Amino acid sequence: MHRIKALPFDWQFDPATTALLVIDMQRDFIEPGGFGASLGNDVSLLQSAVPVVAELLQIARQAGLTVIHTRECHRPDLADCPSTKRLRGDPLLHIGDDGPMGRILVCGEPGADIIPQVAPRPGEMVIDKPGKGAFYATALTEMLRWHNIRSLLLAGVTTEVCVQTTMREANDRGYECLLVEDATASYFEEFKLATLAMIRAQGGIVGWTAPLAAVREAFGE
Ligand code: TIU
Repeated sequence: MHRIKALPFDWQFDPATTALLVIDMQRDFIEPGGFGASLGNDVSLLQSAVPVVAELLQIARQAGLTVIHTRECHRPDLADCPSTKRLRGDPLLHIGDDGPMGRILVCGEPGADIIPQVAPRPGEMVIDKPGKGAFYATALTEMLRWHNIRSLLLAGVTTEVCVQTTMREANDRGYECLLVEDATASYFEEFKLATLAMIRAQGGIVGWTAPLAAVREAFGE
């Protein structure tokens, strides 16, 4: 077993049964002109996580961990997009509208691509998901089972939306989850901090958190 110095206490894991799950590192959230910007957010606030996720991927690949990437996006006919989601808020562009990176939050469009700095490598799994959580309406449960995964290292954007939703879904399904603190970012710093605090409260009610430095140390890098 490996051990990461984490909060609320050390996290033990077996690399053979651990996956790195990188959530939604897409142009639509991180670059101007996408879904995140259309909702009125300052997308530059997510930049801090990019080099950290890149290093985390390097560590995971070196250690031979299973690597899974997710993308939030919808079918071109929007049949998997509830009208409640499409109409929510007062966005400049709605899901499915034409934007500078193609149709907003539609699978296969340039905006739905994962940014090149953290792009998937051949052999890594990529899951397109219509919801905020990565278990909803996807094959993630089966993929984790087929690869004998018991523990998840989580990273990606945004902390309190798709990352937290996925981590709660995973925790309820019996996975041991650790969120890498600096490998995640939010448009709202206070929401990120609150999310980290609520995950590890009450003895790790949702899981663990640790910085990249602690992950690096656990893998002897
Ligand atoms: N708006 C926001 O903060 N996030 C999302 O809509 N999706 C993800 O977090 N991926």
